[in-house]
Amino acid sequence: MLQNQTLSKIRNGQAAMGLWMNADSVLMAELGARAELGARAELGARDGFDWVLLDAQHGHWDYAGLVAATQVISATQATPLARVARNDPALIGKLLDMGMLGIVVPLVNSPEEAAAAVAASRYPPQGQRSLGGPRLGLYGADYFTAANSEVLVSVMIETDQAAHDAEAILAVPGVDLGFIGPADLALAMGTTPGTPDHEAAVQRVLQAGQSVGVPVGIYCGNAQEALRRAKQGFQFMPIMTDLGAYQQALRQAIGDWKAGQA
Ligand code: 3PY
Ligand code: MG
Repeated sequence: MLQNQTLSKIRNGQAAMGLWMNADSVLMAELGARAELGARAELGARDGFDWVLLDAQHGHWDYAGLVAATQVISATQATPLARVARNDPALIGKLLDMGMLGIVVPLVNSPEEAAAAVAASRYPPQGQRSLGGPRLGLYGADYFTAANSEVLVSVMIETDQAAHDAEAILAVPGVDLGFIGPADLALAMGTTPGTPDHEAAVQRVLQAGQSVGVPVGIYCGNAQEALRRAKQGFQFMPIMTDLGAYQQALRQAIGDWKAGQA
């Protein structure tokens, strides 16, 4: 039976945390999706990331890598998600047909654009998603009947226009999650993340979601930042990015080496 655990969590008012992946590496995706399992996999431990997201907008995934990474993630407890390159039904359909159980759509600036993202992600009569995808049956015979309620649709709020109109955008039927892109939001506002104006816009989007009953998440680079946002009421945050963690570990190792030689 198809059940999207990330969606269940945020619908129940909890925060879902995940791993954001930019490198075109199936091996890293597998290690990420099974991070907490390791040698305990045979015991059925289920306490790793809630979701693993493959970034097909700014990440470096090619098509074959996306398919293979979806295969390894969907064999674990983590929900496979993708950010699509743009709000385009063909691109969204291709990612969902691979077996992604959720789609994050960048730069959604109006209720009409949100409705288009929903239509691309839902089968008729709620939308216009075309039926197909040989992998989908692996989720169970009920995939095609359950997908409209179990596939997560997230619209990114990442311009000042979208932050201003966030209530109307998030109220569009079928939108499961608003997701703030702090970097693009800052660019659009002519500021930098963390300034009072920027933070006010971030909080305005959170309140807009709360007023229409739609969870809101925000891009974060680490667990500390994500925890701070969770305490404010945000419900969907990365707690690590693959390449961010790698770069941090590289700098740490070089620093440790140099400190030891001093
Ligand atoms: C942004 O901050 O603009 C994002 O899209 C995060 O990836
Ligand atoms: Mg962005």
